[in-house]
Amino acid sequence: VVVDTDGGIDDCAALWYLLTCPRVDVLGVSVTYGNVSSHQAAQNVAKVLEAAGRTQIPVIVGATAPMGPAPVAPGASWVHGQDGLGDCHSWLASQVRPFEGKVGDLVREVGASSRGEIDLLCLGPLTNLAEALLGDPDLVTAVGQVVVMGGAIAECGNATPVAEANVAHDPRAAAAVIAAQWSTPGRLVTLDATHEATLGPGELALLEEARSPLVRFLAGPLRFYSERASGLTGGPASFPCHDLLAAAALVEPSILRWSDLPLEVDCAGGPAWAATVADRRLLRPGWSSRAPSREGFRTWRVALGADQAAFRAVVREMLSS
Ligand SMILES: [Ca+2]
Repeated sequence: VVVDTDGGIDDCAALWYLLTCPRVDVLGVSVTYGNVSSHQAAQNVAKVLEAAGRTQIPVIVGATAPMGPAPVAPGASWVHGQDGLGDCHSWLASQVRPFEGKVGDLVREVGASSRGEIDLLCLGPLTNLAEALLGDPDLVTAVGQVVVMGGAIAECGNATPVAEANVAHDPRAAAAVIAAQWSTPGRLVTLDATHEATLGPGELALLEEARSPLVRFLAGPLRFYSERASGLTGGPASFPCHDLLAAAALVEPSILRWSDLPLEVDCAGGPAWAATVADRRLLRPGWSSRAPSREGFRTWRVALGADQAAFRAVVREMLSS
């Protein structure tokens, strides 16, 4: 898998999960702006790779700003801290040297030296991938599964009343990625799913008891994140960990409840700007033969819910290993 990330706390938890998972080979990481600047995100990824002892994984710094207009400016220091890692780790990573690059080139390079298909997990604004598709439209056939954390379907947004942050930071990029003709339908892990599968005090306690240096590295940031994000969804002591669920969805898709739905991103600039509009009429029995979805909708496998117990079991198993 190649991971595209904006370097926040849940991004780093997702990286931890993938680096620890025996069924996954993290071949490269591309970073973007979003939760923090792309250069800060690269530093955060470098710290995770150092803590994991995986400093040979290439890290490229991609987009520093959105490709199109956006309803909200990047940044999320209230929940991720000024440095995107809860302001817990002041040291500088020294063994990983991120370099400027493009996610498309990274996929092509690691794809050439890898025997299997490359999956792509996108955990930030979709600028890197959209720009890669502009320069290399055939990328849609070079990638196996694309999994994107983003969007809100029936759930309200977290950046605007209707828009999820990754889409709201660059709606035009999200629209391009959604509209691309991926050889395998893309999977979208929405707030509808991430707000249903939260973590709680039990997982935090396991984090703080862990002996693994990487898990201990994450304990402080995740404690910071939980103090700010708890209670917004799913009960007073529980907090979503959006990107970690998206990473788990890549490995264990059965944790989430998926529906194949035509999808489009609103780029019109009105009150629904950056909303992910899905044709949920298709969920109603007998509807499919009536008014068709607008031309331009693309069918994605959309996560509309998740099994919280199964997600927590996966996280606990990883924490205990
Ligand atoms: Ca993220």
